[in-house]
Amino acid sequence: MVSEACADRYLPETVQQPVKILVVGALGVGKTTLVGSVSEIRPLRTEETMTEAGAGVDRLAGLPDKNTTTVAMDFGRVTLNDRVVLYLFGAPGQRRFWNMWEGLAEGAVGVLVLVDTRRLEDSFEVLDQLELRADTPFAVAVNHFPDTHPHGEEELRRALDLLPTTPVVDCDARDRTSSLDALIALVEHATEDLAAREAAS
Ligand SMILES: Nc1nc2c(ncn2[C@@H]2O[C@H](COP(=O)(O)OP(=O)(O)OP(=O)(O)O)[C@@H](O)[C@H]2O)c(=O)[nH]1
Ligand SMILES: [Mg+2]
Repeated sequence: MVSEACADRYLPETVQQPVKILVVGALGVGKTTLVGSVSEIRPLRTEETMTEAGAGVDRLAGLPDKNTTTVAMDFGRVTLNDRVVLYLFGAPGQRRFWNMWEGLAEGAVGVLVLVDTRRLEDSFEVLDQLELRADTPFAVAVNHFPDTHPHGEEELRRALDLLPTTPVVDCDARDRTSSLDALIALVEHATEDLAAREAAS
């Protein structure tokens, strides 16, 4: 018998579709926060304390309280409905760990790109890096911080040079419903993308 405390760790027997999602973004955009807020299991985290050695290398403007960083990956799980379960892999944001993205992305159905518009230039490099995986659909989620200057969607699309079909959603990574909405937008986009590819082949 499954104890009450453990019940949410088990999947309904009807689940047929495990879907792997990669969560990427520049340093400190809220990837670990998002995976933690949506995950129905205790998320796996690989946080290490940021030391003085990173000063001048790691751009942390706007994040006065940030003192740890992901050094390998985040992992979490969300059951979307009685058929589909998402496995979330959060990538490290420090540039020197970006070579891990390739391995983490293996088999991913889609990529959620978290963006902090206060440091938009850091996201240019993230999107460049994603272009290396042109066959994996992605969605952009703008994570809002208290001093975030509101950007119009068109302005943001132009700045990030996005295709008209790429979803852009607002989110608060600390909020489960908001983060879930961003993931659902990505899954819907990835599903449409897959159907379009199958129809074209
Ligand atoms: N106000 C606000 N703060 C947030 C939000 N999301 C994350 N934070 C804070 O921003 C900081 C960075 O969040 P993390 O989740 O560690 O960011 P990350 O992208 O995983 O960072 P790295 O792994 O170091 O790249 C933390 O102090 C969070 O509490 C948000 O939506 N709003
Ligand atoms: Mg992190």
